[in-house]
Amino acid sequence: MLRYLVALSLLAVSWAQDCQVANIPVMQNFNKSRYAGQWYAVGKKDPDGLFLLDNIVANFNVDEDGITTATARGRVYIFKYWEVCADMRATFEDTSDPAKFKMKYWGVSALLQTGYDDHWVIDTDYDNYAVHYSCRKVHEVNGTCADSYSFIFSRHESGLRLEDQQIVSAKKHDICLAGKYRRVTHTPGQCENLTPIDSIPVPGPEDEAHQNI
Ligand code: RTL
Repeated sequence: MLRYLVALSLLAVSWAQDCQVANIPVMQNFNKSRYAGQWYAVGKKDPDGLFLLDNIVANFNVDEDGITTATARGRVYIFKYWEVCADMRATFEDTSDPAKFKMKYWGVSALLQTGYDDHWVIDTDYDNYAVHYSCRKVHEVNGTCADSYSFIFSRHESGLRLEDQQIVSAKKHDICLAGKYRRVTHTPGQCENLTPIDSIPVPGPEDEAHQNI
């Protein structure tokens, strides 16, 4: 009996999580050039507020000076009603940790969200899967994340390979987001066939919906 109890507590210790943002383990020796190219979001954990819905594809580029930029596209709602295909752009600032970046992002249309977020690569094998994490707000009291988002990326539109699913599940647990993800679907042509963003009537300042872009 005692043996089982010891084994159980050892298991509990090994499975214990440290959810403080400062202690979240990121990819070791991250190589941004190998990360470049196209990634399909196949899973996502949303932040508070408006976010990309589905058909999310990101493209990372690293130029000859080592500067990283990215484009992203995905379906979103704007003004709570209009479903559009959002074309986003981003520039990345390196930090002292090669897997942790600051990402400045904006929409090709001025109606889309802008922001300055953390962009951390938790794990990747560069050729098949990647786990991304961003914490927008840290709880002052205990250092855990109060508002995070995360993408599971795949190089393959069809999703993660069976052999990568277990690795990714373990990483979701490490970043304290296990059970919080939704699947991201990809329907060819769906995003592009939506109302063009430039043809959306922009509400005036008196319109309440305008506050919720
Ligand atoms: C990810 C990496 C590639 C470049 C960019 C990214 C994030 C995009 C976000 C877009 C949100 C858009 C919204 C628009 C509605 O106005 C992380 C995919 C830019 C967060 C909510």
